Parts: sequence; C-alpha cells; structure tokens
Amino acid sequence: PELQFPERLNCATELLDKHVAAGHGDRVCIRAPGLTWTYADLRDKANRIANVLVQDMGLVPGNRVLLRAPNNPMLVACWFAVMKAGGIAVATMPLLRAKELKAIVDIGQVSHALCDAALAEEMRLTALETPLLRHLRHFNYEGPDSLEAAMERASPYFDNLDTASDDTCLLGFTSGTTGVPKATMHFHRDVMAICHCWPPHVLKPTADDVFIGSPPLAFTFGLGGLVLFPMSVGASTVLLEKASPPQLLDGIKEFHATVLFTAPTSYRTLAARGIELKRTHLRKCVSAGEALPASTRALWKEATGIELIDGIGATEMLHIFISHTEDKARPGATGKPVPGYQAKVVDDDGNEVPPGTVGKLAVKGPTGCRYLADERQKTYVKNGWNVTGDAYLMDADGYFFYQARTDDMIISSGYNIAAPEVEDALMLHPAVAECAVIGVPDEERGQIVKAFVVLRPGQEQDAAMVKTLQDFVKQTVAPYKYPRAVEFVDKLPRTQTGKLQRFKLHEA
Ligand code: 3UK
Repeated sequence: PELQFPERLNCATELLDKHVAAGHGDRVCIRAPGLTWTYADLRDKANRIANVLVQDMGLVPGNRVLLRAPNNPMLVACWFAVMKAGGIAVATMPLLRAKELKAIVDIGQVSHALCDAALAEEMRLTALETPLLRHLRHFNYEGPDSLEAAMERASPYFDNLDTASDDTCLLGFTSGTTGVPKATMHFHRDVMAICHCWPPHVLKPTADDVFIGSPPLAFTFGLGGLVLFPMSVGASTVLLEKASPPQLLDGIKEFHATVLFTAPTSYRTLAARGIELKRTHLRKCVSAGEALPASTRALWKEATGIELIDGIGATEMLHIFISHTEDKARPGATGKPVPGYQAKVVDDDGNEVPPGTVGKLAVKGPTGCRYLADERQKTYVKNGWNVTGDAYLMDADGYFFYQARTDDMIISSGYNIAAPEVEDALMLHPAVAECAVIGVPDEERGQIVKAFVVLRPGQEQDAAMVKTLQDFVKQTVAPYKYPRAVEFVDKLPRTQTGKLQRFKLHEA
C-alpha cells in the first residue's frame, strides 16, 4: 500500500505537539541520568529554542542548523526546535574535528549552530575557518550567553511553521567508511514514512516501551531508534552520552529499558553478561549498521532468550528497508522487504537475477536517496531504484541474504568470496573475539583472503593458533575460502557508528 501524506506537514507537530494536544503531555518522553522530561517539557523547551532561533538568531525557513552534542535531551529539544521553525537539521557526530566539521558546514551551507558546551572547542575552531557559520549558541552550561539563558527569556509558545510535506528537514551525512562525507536530503514526510513502515510491522512498540541504545543521534539509525520511533507511539527513550556495552547494561537495568538498539559488535560483547541481562526488562533487541553474524545471533539468543531483530538501513534511505520479525527470523538472512518497500537483486545492467544468484541490491520505497549536489546520485538511483552498494542474494522464499559491500567481494583464483562469510566462520571459533577479512593482492591468485583477528584474553598469538583457525574455517565453509594470511591485532578500526573501516586495513 502506498503511503499518503497531506500536502502540508511538519514532523514536529506529528511526533511531539500532537501527544500534548491529545492530553498525553504528562507522559515521560526522555530520561537521562538524573533527569526526566515529559512530552510537555520537551515541547516547552523546543518551543523556546525555536523562538530563540527565529528571534535572536535570525533563522529563516530553509536555513541549515548544525547540531552537535553527545546523545542528551537538549540535543533532542534542539532537533525539534529546528523542525518547528522550518529549518534543516544537520546533526554531527560528537567526535568530529574542526576539519571534518568545516567540510560539513561547506557542503551543507550551514549558517547556524547549536552546540553542547562540552564540545565547544572544535566548534570554535570550525567557526574561525568558515564565514558561512554566522550564528552560534552553546547549551548545557550556566552563563548569560547560554542557550538556556536565552530560553528563559523566550516564550514557551510557538506556532510550528506550516511546512510542505516535501520540504527538506534534515541532511544526513553518510558515516564515511571510505572517508569522504556525502549529504543526503530528507523531507518532513520521509521522517513520518519511516515511522509508518518498519516500527508497526516489525518492532511493534507500545506506549509503555522504554527505548535505549548506543547509536549517535547524528546517525539516522540512532535518530529513528532512539527519538522518532519511541515518540511516534508516545513511548519513552533513555539517552546515554556514553554507551559502551557496560554503560548500556547499567542503563538497561537502571531505567528498566525494554527495547535496545545497538550494533552487532556491541551485542557480541554484551552477550557475556547473559545472567544479568536475563534479569532485566528487555524484550526487543535491534541490530543494524553492519551485517549480523549468525554466530552473534545465536550467542544473543543463548545469553538472553531474545531473538535479535536484524535490519539493513542506510543514510541514503533514512532507515531500515529489509528486516524481519523475531518469529520469522532465518539465520543468515537479513529478512524481507519492510512493508512499503520493494527490493530485488540485479546485475550490472540493472536486470533482476534469478533467486540464488549474487548481485547488487536495489530498493524502492517511500524514502530514497537524494544526494545534495553530488554526482553519485546518478549511480545510486537508477529508474527509481536505489542501488545501495551491497551484494545480496535472494532465496526462492524471498529472503534476502547479505554477502558483502560490493567492493568487499574478494576474487581469489577466480572464486568469489564474500569477506563477511569468512568472518562469520572465524567468529564461531571460541578463541576469536572479533575479526575482519579483506582481500590482499597476490601475484599467483590475484587476491588472497587475509584475516585480522582479535583473540579473546588468554589465547596465544602463535603459528599454532593460525593453523587452528585456518583448519577451523576449512571445516566450516568451502575450504578455498580459508584465510591464507592471518594477522593478530589488539583492536579493529571502527567508525563511531560501529562500522568496520576495511579501507584502513587495506592501507595498513
Ligand atoms: C551496511 C548493513 C548488513 C550496508 C543505517 C539502519 O547503517 C546505516 O546507514 P549507513 O549509511 O550505512 C549503510 C550501509 O551499512 N548495513 C547496515 N545495516 C546492515 N549490512 N546488514 C545490516 N543489517 O552496507 C548499508 O548499505 O551508515 C542502518 C538504519 C539507518 C541507517 N542509516
């Protein structure tokens, strides 16, 4: 069924003001250590910030507002303020340096910024570097120039701008596994579309759920999972500024969280705390950002009794488009297209390939890629189909199986080998904590499979271990896929969103 949206639509009205208007203003919306905000509290603060943006900072509709903070309640208030005022939110990862922020300001033509005082230094350096950024305010500190001081003086009333449903409201920057950021534009109706597709059909949240997770809100996986989806059903969300596995576990316990969003590696680490996890209120756990190894799915099930919900999404598509419910989980498969989306596997010419054949994933739905001034638009979107850069196969029952990023397929002696398949096999071995596989040039074979392995504590990094792991892979998958080279490392290079940076391993 195609989603219909009215011509005029402001996502802040739908996700925030409507709950208050419906009499649910006193429901808990956001919790963070030492703090609880109701829906009415959040609306009040967002209204005040919207007034500050418009009256004090000269914002006009369409201006781009850089948002910069770890996951905390003020970041959410600022995000909704930008929506209300008809601005365009440009949320940025907390760890970015001035050089990267300047690139975002330039690409996004950013004129305004709201920044957490804890991250002021890189923001200051950025502002020095570019004339574009003219209006800057800081929050989460006490002082006469703070955003909070301006909020005190501002009215708590604000009439949301009557935006068109296809006005751009956010720029999502790709998390850069290759290093170069690209901006993607999303409309007010896209924000609502993702709330209408995946959550009601797959997650099935209720107003009593308490969401928690690790992805930064600057990553659309986090924005959806920790803000948009809970708010679309009037539920509450827990925001943690630091959400490494032990901190997540503490948060899950303290706030009685029921729905968890995090990345595969985090599930793998957390699984070791199964006894404690079993005593929490967790009932749904969502994994995205990179391929979920079958072994991690099994570990989590064993540790907690919960079947992980895997879903593939992309910044370009705003959120998840292939996923499955817990009861229909098929190990090794990402799932089926989310209702509202279509997916197919195509060859290099865009023709659909028969089931069981590896090809490129193409998806179509209510959200889709619109790069901001980037020539890659032509290769990402073809005839309305978004080609995500992932190699997939679909089986005869319509389940989609992830193989690799198309550029992470290894060709060795004429064989096609998907790096994640070798990683999955290695991770089944009890000595392996984490691993990453790439193809390295080889005179005889073109490429050979090389594995970077992080061993669990107490395991020997020696030739005997190399042999053990190689034999283990040969027994688990087709022998020609075994890693001819194995290197032991202490950790793997990852982005802030938990994605492996294979390009860094290639450089090393
Ligand atoms: C990979 C996956 C296998 C895949 C994202 C959920 O990851 C998100 O967006 P990005 O733009 O990266 C997109 C790429 O990441 N990937 C993501 N999830 C999976 N591969 N299985 C998965 N479950 O290569 C994809 O093309 O950073 C994820 C929601 C919103 C998002 N932005």
